[in-house]
Amino acid sequence: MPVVVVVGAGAVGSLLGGRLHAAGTPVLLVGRPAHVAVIRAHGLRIDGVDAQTVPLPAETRIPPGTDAAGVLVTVKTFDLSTAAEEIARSLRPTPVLLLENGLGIEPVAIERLGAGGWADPARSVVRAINSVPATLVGPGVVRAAGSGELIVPVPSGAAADAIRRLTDLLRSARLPVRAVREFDREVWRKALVNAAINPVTAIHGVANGRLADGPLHDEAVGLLHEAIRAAGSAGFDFEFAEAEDDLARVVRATSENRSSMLQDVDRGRPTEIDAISGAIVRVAADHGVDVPRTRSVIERLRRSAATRPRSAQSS
Ligand code: KPL
Repeated sequence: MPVVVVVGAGAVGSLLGGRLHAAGTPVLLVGRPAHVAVIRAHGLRIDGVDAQTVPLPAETRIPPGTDAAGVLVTVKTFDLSTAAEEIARSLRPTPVLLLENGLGIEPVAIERLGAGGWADPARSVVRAINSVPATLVGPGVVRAAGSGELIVPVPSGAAADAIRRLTDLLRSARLPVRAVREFDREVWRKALVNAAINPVTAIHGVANGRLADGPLHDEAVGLLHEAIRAAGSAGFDFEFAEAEDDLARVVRATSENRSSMLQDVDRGRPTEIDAISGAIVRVAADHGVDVPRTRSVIERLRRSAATRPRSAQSS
């Protein structure tokens, strides 16, 4: 029976893959050796909301010849090229859902899948925006840390069929999926939130909820202002009140969660700062807009990531 392959099964990939498998859609998780070893021995443990243990197959590489019903790509942005090359090598063309944060993701996957031999990869590649919060507690254990949703484009264009198939898959596991028409605007909306939350939580080593008020809230709002200006320069206009509401809502809904960037810093791994804040700086610069707080937060994150001790949550 065809399986849904989750490539880059860390926090988000394991949680979504585990939920899909538990709901009856066969899933194969592809992740790091320590995580895979524990899942093989004890199953995937999901703590927090709707806690459950899910026995499911896990591998460190995609077994060549795998019969895939679809792929969820949850690697970090800087690993996307390598992941797409492995997918092209190992699987026949199938719908591929990209769940990365940041801007400019799809062209990278389309280019690498095409270079790897997939004909017409633009028909397969679909971007989704994830706000389902998940924390990797340690190998084999993920915590569902609040509520969120997956936003996908309304089916249209070359990938219409892939969008339909992936949306059906996710909905069959009762995952919260919302299809929107102005998808590119939603990508920017999520980028604004990530540009405000992720670096501040990662630099200060705090869960998202600590940005609800006080100086860390002000720091996040300063970054939000600049991200709104960058978005506007690229033709995506956001009222400040609208973006501030989004920020407040996500901080509330994910207050217990450690942002993905903080989890990377905790584990001494590279962060997605370039795909999030770096992309904001580049878009702004292309349109003659200066974003000094964003430039400076990138430097501060790099310095603090280099000097912070790894947290006890590291795996
Ligand atoms: O997308 C996220 C992330 O951590 O990358 C949020 C929504 C901020 C949840 O933590």
